[in-house]
Amino acid sequence: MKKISILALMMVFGVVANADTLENVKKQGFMKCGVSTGLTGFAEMGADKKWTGLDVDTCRAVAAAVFGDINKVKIVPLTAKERFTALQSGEIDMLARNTTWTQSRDTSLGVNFAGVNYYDGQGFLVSKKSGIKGAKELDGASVCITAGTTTEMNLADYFKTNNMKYKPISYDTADQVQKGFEAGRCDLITSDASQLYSLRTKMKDPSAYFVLPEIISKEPLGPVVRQGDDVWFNIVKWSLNALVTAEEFGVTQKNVDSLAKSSKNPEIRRLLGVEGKMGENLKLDAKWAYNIIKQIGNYGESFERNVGKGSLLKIGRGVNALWSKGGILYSPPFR
Ligand SMILES: N[C@@H](CCC(=O)N[C@@H](CS)C(=O)NCC(=O)O)C(=O)O
Repeated sequence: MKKISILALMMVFGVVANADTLENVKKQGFMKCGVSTGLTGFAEMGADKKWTGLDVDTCRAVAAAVFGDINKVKIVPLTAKERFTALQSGEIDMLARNTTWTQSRDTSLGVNFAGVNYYDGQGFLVSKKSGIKGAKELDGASVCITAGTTTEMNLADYFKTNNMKYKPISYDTADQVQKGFEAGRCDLITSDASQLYSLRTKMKDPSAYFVLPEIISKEPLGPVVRQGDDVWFNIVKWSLNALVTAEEFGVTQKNVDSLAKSSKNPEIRRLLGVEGKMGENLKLDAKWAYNIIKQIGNYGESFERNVGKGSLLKIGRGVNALWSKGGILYSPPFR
């Protein structure tokens, strides 16, 4: 017999607010955004109880677009296993949790990916003292991974393709993976490369570990919304595009006010709501994108602050540079 999921029934009876997320969020007075349980650079709660990170900025950008205030967001930490159910059930309004856009997720979970906020790929972290120099030397290794991730599946594919064996040691959170590895429960960690850099910063002696040169997958990480609410889908999609377009046009947190006043560039004027109906079309205030840039900065500023030069991670822009600067970051035009 075909199983009818409780979720599908909830959706049929309208328990899950599929449409009208914008209206519901406005009534609520804040937006609920799912992030990781803690991953330096992407989503992490500081000693001051404030969340920061590239994913958190993606959440805050949407709050700025909707409310003109980046603080009107409730950050909800979620494990990999919990994240899609939390979105489907309405526990959160959007997900920005280092989540890979894949064909099966996009087509079978009732969700839509609203873009990519970080292009990643899966790598391996080993200790220097292990003597391992490349991924082809990993036959028979025990591997620490997070359950409910693409990581698990890519690992299986890679070892199968290369006719190698491994023993998976599975955990629910990044913190557990790191502690398990440091306690010697596994020979290596595999995860999205950015997350490996992030985990390494937490280790007692980060310089004792390194990431192998092989990257075994594509992990386009991006924000996710429920299907069936195109108004909300557009808001999340274009909030991300506004961050990228601002970088492309040199609009920064510092110069946004003067450009709003004096720029003659029509695309900048449309972006900042000085002319055109971009806000109205999104059912938002004309200053929606201005508010994002004023309070967060552009994509490049957020990148450098959270994972780049201004952060502990010091990740280079690589493919996450703008298309016009040798990367693949590309926003459709503000026209
Ligand atoms: N991008 C992959 C992996 C995501 C993932 O959850 N990776 C772990 C690797 S450590 C993580 O980020 N954990 C953060 C946490 O536990 O909150 C996916 O979408 O499945």
